[in-house]
Amino acid sequence: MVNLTLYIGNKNYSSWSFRPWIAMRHFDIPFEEELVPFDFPAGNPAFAAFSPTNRVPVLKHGGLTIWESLAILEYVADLYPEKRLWPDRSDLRAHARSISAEMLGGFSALRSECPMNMRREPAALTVSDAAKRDVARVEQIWRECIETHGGPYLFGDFSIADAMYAPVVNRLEIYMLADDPVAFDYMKIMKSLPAWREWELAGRQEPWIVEEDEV
Ligand SMILES: N[C@@H](CCC(=O)N[C@@H](CS)C(=O)NCC(=O)O)C(=O)O
Repeated sequence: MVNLTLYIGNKNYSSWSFRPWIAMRHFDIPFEEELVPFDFPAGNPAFAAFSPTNRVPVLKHGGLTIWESLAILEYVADLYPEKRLWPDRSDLRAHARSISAEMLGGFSALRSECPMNMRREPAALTVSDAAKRDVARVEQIWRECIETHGGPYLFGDFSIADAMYAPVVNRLEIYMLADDPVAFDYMKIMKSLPAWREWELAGRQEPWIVEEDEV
């Protein structure tokens, strides 16, 4: 029995926590969840007890600590090769890893101006040109993947790449930023995943309000 513990932040706001969580839940990977909320202006001092970066998510496996969402997902994919968290074909896997790394390092305007917020009802937000360029790039990535591989997820079946873009689905939805029909279809299918619905429901029921994330 694999003994994994995933440390996460608030389900309403913690976009980086959402990425490994939705993949692990979707692929039915057993894990304990430790939710340590941030309701302080900068995270939560309690993160220091388990996280080398004072950030979430963090995965613990016995004496091993893994941080950074994509590193966590890579580790889980290695632990459970039969679950096929990445696409089987090496060219698709390379593409999936490229767009996942692009998410990790990019889209800073979209991420800073438009925080993930599971509780927020959709309402249009005026964003900067940089954020508009980020949205256009996200839609381009989704369109290329879905048109090339046939959907419904980015590489056919759900993979780590979809998990990496899951918080962006919420952002495009709640700030009404999408304008591509392919994006709308993709967002709909992502939001109908049982794992998505479980996370969203829990996030909506949380008591914590982080003012800086309420735009
Ligand atoms: N690159 C990191 C980002 C982690 C991150 O920024 N997490 C946020 C929560 S979504 C956090 O812990 N913030 C607390 C803080 O900045 O103090 C990853 O992929 O895991």
